[in-house]
Amino acid sequence: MVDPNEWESTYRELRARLEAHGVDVDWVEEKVMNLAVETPSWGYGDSGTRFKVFHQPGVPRNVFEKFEDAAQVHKLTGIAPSVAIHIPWDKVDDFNALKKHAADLGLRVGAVNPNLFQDDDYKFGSVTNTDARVRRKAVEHMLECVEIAKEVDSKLFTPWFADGTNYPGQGHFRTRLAWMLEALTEVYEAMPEHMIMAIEYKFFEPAFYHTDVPDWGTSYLLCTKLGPRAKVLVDLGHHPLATNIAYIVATLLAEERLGGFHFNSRKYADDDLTVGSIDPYELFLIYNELVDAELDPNVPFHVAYMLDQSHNIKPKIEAMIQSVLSVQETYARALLVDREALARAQNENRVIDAEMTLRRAFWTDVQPLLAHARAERGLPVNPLLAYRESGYQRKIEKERVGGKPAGWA
Ligand code: RM4
Ligand code: MN
Ligand code: MN
Repeated sequence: MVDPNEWESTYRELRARLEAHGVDVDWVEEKVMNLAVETPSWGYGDSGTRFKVFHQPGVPRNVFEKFEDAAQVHKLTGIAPSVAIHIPWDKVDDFNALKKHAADLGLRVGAVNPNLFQDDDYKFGSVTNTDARVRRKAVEHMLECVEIAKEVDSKLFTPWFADGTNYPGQGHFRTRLAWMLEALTEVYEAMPEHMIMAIEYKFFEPAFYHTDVPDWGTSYLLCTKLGPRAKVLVDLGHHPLATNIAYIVATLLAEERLGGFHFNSRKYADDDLTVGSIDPYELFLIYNELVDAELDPNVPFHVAYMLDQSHNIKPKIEAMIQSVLSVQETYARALLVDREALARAQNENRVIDAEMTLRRAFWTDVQPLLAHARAERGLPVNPLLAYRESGYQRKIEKERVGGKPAGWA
């Protein structure tokens, strides 16, 4: 176990250094511990690629067990209080029982995700299918998800569409766009007043020629036609390489249309790797925009932070803890940015100074600060280590035999 005194001495040095630069350390600690990162139910089940889905011992066999695993992540990090569900993967007869189960574990049900891509009927699209019967089926499924969201007290409906075409000429773009809007309008109108629809975009895959909601612009366009409770959902793996996601985030914040994130990381395409693993600086620059808006009294700020990852070769629960902490660490660094110095440098066109202001925060090791903030709140200084020492993994590996492991298939 890490010696807590070791953390404390580095913490004292860090605190003194930050305070000398005018940082309110208590405020930063408060902020990072008030962060909420939603974990995805599907991140606890077996996953893989189209080549192979690997089985891991102890993975949940149903949504109730997924929530039990998620409760471990929340118990040890203190900042993962909700779990996104995917329908029908997580479909149960009694959603009230699921809501209660979540509450008993200290959790709540988060975003409700429809599944419009794993049915033979959707081979040529769901809401953009030329067959009116299939379009109806897709809308009915989304309406069902809205009902489920109401039942579990979720305020967020997050559709993602695999709809698209594989070959030029295969589909009529404008007709499909009209069908998309028609379907979403019906669902939007069925949502209760407090519910938000966050529309996720993705530029390719599974469709390889065109996708019906390929980018933030299309998602934004749909939102403006739907109404103020329609927002854009940014999944970090859903852009062409080299896209400046931080700029997209800033634009959506300015327009009050940023609904939330699906955090993950990628090297090539929609790789669903651990958030911050490939380009931590990119993640930091995104968080820099978020914090900038969060601290701006003129910007209403309601952004849902969610993970969307599949840990194909990492142990599931450990990977989830690592991911939640990665988001928290990045947030902490973004909170350290000297915003007044940055604004001055920007206004005076001192390019190097502006950039250095960001880099100073980015290169600060915030680990001791996070460790201290956790310890002060009765949480383990090192959640990953605490998980390994808890015996929970051994327990589920022994207990969860028989039944069908949850996962892709
Ligand atoms: C998609 C997208 C969705 C997720 C599915 C499983 O690429 O990221 O958010 O629900 O994968
Ligand atoms: Mn996603
Ligand atoms: Mn994805």
